[in-house]
Amino acid sequence: MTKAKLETEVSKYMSYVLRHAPEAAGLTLDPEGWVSFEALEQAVASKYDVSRADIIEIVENNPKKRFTLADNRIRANQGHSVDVDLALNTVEPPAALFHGTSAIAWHSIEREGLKKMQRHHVHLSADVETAKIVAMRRKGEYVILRVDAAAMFSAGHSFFVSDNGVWLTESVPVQYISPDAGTP
Ligand code: HQG
Repeated sequence: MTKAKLETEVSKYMSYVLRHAPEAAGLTLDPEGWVSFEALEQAVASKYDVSRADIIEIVENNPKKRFTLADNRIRANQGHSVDVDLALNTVEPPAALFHGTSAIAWHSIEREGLKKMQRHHVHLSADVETAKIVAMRRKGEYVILRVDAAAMFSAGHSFFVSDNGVWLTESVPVQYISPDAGTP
């Protein structure tokens, strides 16, 4: 396996463990999603041939900065399905935020608005380019939705921004969504 492929696999495994299934690696997250780096390192090294320095490099070079390593603890910055409270502060959002999704999902979104589904929040991007990358993870045609974040904020909806710059909110009612912002 190439070094790049190994790094991607380890990063995916760390996301899986730190967001969805810590028990699968024998780990317990604290209420804010942190676990000791040493425990995580042991779990990863028992599965992959990587050193502590390799894992630190994977955290630092991660293209989406998915993890924060601080004070000998590590956590995923967003995307959890397990019960954690990241204790993020509410922040005033930019006027518009974007969400990339599949054309098929759009059929229900235009009726129900954006829901958080398996995650703790709806994930929104600050720019169309990033939303496009999120959308292209899906099969088939995609759409980019524009969210009127300023109007939502004025109406009392809370927004949070994760340590890696992903915008988070509880749900987006349909009246704040317009389709096709930058859709090909
Ligand atoms: C859709 C990745 C039908 C929603 C990405 C999305 C992101 C609805 C899917 C991060 C719906 C949920 C999050 C409704 C929402 N009816 N479908 N009412 N409301 N949906 O993966 O935003 O690589 O939980 O449009 O880059 O795609 O993991 O959310 O298609 O930042 O770090 O339900 O995950 O980051 O899918 O992606 P997800 P997402 P990582």
